[in-house]
Amino acid sequence: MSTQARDPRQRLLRRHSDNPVLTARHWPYFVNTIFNAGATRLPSGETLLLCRVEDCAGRSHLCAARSANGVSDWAIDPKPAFEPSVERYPEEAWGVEDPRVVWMPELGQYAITYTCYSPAGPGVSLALTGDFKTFERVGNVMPPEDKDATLLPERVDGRWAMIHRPVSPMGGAHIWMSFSPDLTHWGDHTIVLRARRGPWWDANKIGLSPPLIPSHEGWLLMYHGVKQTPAGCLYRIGLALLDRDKPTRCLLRSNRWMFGPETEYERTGDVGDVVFPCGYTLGDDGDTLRLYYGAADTCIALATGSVREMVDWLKEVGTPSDAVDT
Ligand code: BMA
Repeated sequence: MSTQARDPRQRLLRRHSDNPVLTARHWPYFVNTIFNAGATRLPSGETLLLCRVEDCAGRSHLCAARSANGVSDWAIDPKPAFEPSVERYPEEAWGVEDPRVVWMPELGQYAITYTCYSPAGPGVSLALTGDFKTFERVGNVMPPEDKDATLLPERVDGRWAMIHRPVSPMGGAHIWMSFSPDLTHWGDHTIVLRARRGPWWDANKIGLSPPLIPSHEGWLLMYHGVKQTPAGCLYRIGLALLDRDKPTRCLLRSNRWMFGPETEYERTGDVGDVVFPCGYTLGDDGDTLRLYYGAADTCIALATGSVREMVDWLKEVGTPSDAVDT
């Protein structure tokens, strides 16, 4: 059980009473599950979720759902918005998964980083869109095994920056940042956050959750830790703070997780004990965070929090990242 359940002071994220807000039952066509959605607020004020949809053959595509209040009355596209395009992009042969959506002011487009899955393994692909109807594929930007990627919305010292999670053949899956002059060629690969080892909740395998969250103190990085237990994996969420100007520098990291599977819809489903946020929206106050997360690889749920409260919590319980004994 999550320690969060025992300590109400740690309830940084509050589940919406209407959870889960989207399920396969809402879908206008026949699907197995919907989960792990990228999110953004459109200029109209509507919330758009770019949902991962698993069809009844097991392969995933992406489909857009829009809502005026971000909670209910979703208008769901009658057909997939973004499907594997296997002839030109064979790295998508087994599906496209787990999109992260970021508005890129300089490009005037949204960047979508997603997992391209094929017999070669999962990699990272990038596409751009202005309307979530037509998409321009940049293609496979990180080869397998790699996933959990996002672009930063602005250049860092003149170059685009991407967070991603390659898997090391030496063991351990850590969070990295890479840089590019043109969104296609990536280099200067740098480790940002290491998975811990042993009994930690974030041992061996971590990955970015939603895109980075802007705060006055730096970029908030919400990440999932995967604890392997004899009963299966437990996916929980922790926090780190990256330097605003030099985002490869991690200033603080929480030792405890701040959100984990507790409710029935998080603990039971196609893959139980999974909370997997891929998107958030921010209110006009720049503080009210709405986090959309996949629950048990079966549905989409919503939790609300405050960016300031999360930064304050991190200042209270966090430690400088390289001081942590891994
Ligand atoms: C991860 C990703 C996610 C999934 C999670 C739990 O590796 O594949 O899409 O939600 O596992 O199954």
